[in-house]
Amino acid sequence: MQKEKILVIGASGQIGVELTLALRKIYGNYNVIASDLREENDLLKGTGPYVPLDIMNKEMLHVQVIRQNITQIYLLAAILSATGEKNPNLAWNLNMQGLLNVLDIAKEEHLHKVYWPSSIAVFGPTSPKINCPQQTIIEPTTVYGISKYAGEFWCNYYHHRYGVDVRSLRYPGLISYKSAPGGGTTDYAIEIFQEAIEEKKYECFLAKDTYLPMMYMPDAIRGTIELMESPADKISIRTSYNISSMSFSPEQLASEIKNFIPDFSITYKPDYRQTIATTWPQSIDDSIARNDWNWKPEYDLKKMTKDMIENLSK
Ligand code: VAH
Repeated sequence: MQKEKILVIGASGQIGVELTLALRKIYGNYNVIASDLREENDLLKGTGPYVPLDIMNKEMLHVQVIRQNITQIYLLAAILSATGEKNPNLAWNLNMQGLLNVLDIAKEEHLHKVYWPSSIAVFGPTSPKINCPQQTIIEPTTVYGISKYAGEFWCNYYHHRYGVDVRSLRYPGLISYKSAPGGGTTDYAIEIFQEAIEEKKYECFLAKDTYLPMMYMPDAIRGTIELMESPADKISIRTSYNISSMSFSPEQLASEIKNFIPDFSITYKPDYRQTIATTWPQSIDDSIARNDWNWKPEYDLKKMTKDMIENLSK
């Protein structure tokens, strides 16, 4: 059985840092090659190999895959919703061509597996707001959502046409403290903790009653690895799985933070990101992920808030 060698693309990003560290614990530090356009994130330094890589340079990527005997690729490099609306063409080109480069190389080099994240941002204003199903009306209105939904169909195509074992999750807004967020609409739920601890106040760029599907990073990382380690015959969705843990509004999050920081205060000044947030569902039905590969979240709002504040206060 050939040894697994994993290439993580976008390893210095919010998800990439934690996914790289988690994969290194499982597969061994030197069997997980971290790569990014940016320089190596400090948390990765000394934990394993790092190579600079531009996902848009398909030839360079192909050389790295062959030279490093890569058997799996985790493609996390993407331009997220808020940044994407400022640079639509760049967001489309990077998110789409980056994925097609990886899928093509996976086909040509017979990679064992590929992971590529989608997002609840694929859903648009015409999708059901509550318990949004896996299959429903899906009409994304952001470039990020359009690129992620189109990408889901490319993953499905490369799986059924060429046998590429590519798997995907529609992540909710992800919350973490280890690395900076990457230009998303849900980033308020990360910034608020830092500001609550340092300034005891936060001006939120979303309205107080903007409910959104959210997830704590440890759940997202565990869910990703559980999906990737499931037997292929358990995977019934080859576009991208709905996955969920909780939904909350800025007002609810602020109230939970006040349980730990009583003199914390929040104000609201919605900006263009409010327009994006209102096109997304408020909650997600992830019953297919629960049935296919036993997905089950472990963090709720209270447990996440406690963990975030304890770790950021260290
Ligand atoms: C964003 N954090 O805000 C990402 C995520 C559901 C939101 O895709 O763009």
